[in-house]
This record gives sequence, C-alpha cells and structure tokens, in this order.
Amino acid sequence: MVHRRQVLVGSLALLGLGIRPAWADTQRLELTAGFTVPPLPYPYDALEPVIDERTMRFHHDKHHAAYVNALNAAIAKHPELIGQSVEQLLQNLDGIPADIRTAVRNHGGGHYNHSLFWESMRAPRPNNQPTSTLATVLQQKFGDFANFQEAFERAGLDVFGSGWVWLVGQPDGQLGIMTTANQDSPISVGATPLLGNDVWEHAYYLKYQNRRGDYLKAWWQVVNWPVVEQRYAAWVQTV
Ligand code: MN3
Repeated sequence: MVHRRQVLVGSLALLGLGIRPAWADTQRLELTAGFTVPPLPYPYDALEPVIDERTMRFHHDKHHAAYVNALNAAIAKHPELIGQSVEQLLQNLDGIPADIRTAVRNHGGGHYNHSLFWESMRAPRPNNQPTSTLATVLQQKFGDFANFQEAFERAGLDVFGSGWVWLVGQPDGQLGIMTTANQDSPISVGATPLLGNDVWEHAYYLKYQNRRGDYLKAWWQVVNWPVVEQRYAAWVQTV
C-alpha cells in the first residue's frame, strides 16, 4: 500500500504536475516518530586511548541506531504518541500502551541514555575533575573526590550483567549514586541523571575484554565535567 502510494507520488512528479497530495505528508508522519541518533560532538577517535575508535563506531553507529529504530517502530504502532519527547515517554511509562511499554522502556531508555552519554565525554585529560560548585558538593557528600570515584566505580562493578552507573540528583534534593539494569533510565524513577557510565560489555569489550574495573577507572579521564556542572546547575534550580 505504502509502496504503491510512493510510486504514485513519483509518477505525478515525473509528469511535472507539481501536485503533492496532502496524504503524502500525513502518511509519512504516521510512519515514524522521527527520533534520530544525534551526531557525536567529537570525532570517533577523540576519546583514544581511553575508548578506542572502533568501539565508538560500533557503539554510536550500530548500537544507538538500533535503539532509535526500535523506538520509532514501537511508536509507529501508536501514532497518538508521536510528538512526545523521549523524556516525556520515559517519565510516564505507566501511561504507555501495554503492548509497547517494554519496547519504549528499553529502546527509549537506550536512546535517551546514550544521547546523554556521548555529551558526557570529551578528549582525555590528566587530573580531570570538576572545579565549580559541584566539586564542593561532591566533597561534602563523599568526603573527597577520590572517595566519590571509588564509590561510583564499585557501583559500576556491582552491576550484574548489563546496565549503567549514575551520579544523579535525587528527588529529595541530595546527590546520589545509583545503578540501573539494562537500559532503564533514572528519569523513569524521578531522578535527574548528571553523569552516567555505560557498563554494557559493548561499551568496553573490544579494548578491555572482561576488565570492567579498568574501563571504569580509565573513564574518568574523558568525563566532560563542564557539561556535568551545567546539568547540576540546572537541576539545583528545580529542587
Ligand atoms: Mn551502550
């Protein structure tokens, strides 16, 4: 049906009639929610040697794209949801129709978590730490920055199977470290993700194989603290 309509539009164009029936655009809108993979904000090799170029190509171009495609496919079954942001979808999973709720949770979460993840990194640098208010708050909460890193790494190591480790703003106004399984996202439980590390094997296996601890430790070099500080400042306004 769709194919025949596309042929028809093509034929009209070929005839030079310049006619574009209204249903042509409607049909396209009905087919997709239009979620797309955001481009990386740096070259694929920018995070070397901490995260290798090959991992970034697979992770961004294949894994993230698969989540986006599956999310669009799920929403296409319920066009009434088109227009909602991925945040809106994930913050109201109970309101998602039951037949696509798991797909939205997994693939919407995958899209949201990875979009945040790419923005959370930059080229590696030594002594990479936050410098603003967030530095003080982390110190107050965890004793010192090294303690925070240790707690974050331990939580990441303790994720059984696939998931994420996060620094979040909690609903009670405190900072906290949390983990989520699979592609579950902190925003589905009312927390605000400030920084997250992907501990699925696809994030590190090509370079680190089974050594997730080494990956977690090396990853601090590529954290984009200015971006995390912006998220912190925005979250503080809301609590
Ligand atoms: Mn991933």
